[in-house]
Amino acid sequence: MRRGIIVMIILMATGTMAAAVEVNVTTDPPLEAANLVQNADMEQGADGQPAVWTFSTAVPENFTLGWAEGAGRNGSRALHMTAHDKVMSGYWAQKMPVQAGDYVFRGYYRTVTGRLLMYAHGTNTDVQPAVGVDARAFHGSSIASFLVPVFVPLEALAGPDPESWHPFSVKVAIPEGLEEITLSMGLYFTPGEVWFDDVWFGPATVQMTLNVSGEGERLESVKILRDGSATPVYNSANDPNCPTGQPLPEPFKVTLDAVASDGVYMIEAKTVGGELQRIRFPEEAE
Ligand SMILES: [Ca+2]
Repeated sequence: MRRGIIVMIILMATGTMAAAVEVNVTTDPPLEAANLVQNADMEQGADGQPAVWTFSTAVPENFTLGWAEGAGRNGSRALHMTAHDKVMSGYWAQKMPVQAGDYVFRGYYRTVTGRLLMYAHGTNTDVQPAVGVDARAFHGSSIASFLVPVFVPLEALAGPDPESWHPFSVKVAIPEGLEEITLSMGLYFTPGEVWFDDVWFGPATVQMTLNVSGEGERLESVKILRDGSATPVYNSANDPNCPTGQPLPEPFKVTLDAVASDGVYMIEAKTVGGELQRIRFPEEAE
């Protein structure tokens, strides 16, 4: 089965019968196939160097770089960098061709300290007027531990947990005439240490299709919720194809033309008998 498809079955003993709810989510294009980043999981490389990714800075001696085995998400490899002083910024980067449209640049980092900058940038001065994009996300601590002023509360001194991976996401609107951009991830004029893994750059929206089967149990409702939003992306209660007060048509299928490709979704399916099935999309990395 290709990735991007989740099939989850919960078996429930109800007397002698086993009921099940099956939820299947796909996107078009599949999220993995839509990713324009090469070596996005940082696993490819040789001789201690990651493939495709390069490091750029005006002061190389300020940085120690790594392609760290066992330091990535799920114990995989990750890009690593340490900035020894605040004299200069430095970034792991790669270029890629783009077309006009709305994109998302997202990925994961973990950090000890430092101010992180993840950005998508490019300009084309061969066209008149020149076009360009510079879409940025700053994360992390802007205070180096040895510079912390006395009025900062103690709990703020702890800093980020270096074992925890945190997501970042940047919306990138590519204008007409811009044919190439650079994705950069690094430390912005602060001493610090950071690891990057599982980067994604692709269309800002994808088509999502949901198939739900009660496997013999009638379905009462299906909802798609987006993390951080109180309003469901989809609710069968508001779907004119789902008459009020009746079980949902089976097999149940719904297609949404444009859902955010950087969203984390919870699909909830409830049977007439009251069984609630929830799955997350995309699947959470262990
Ligand atoms: Ca990895």
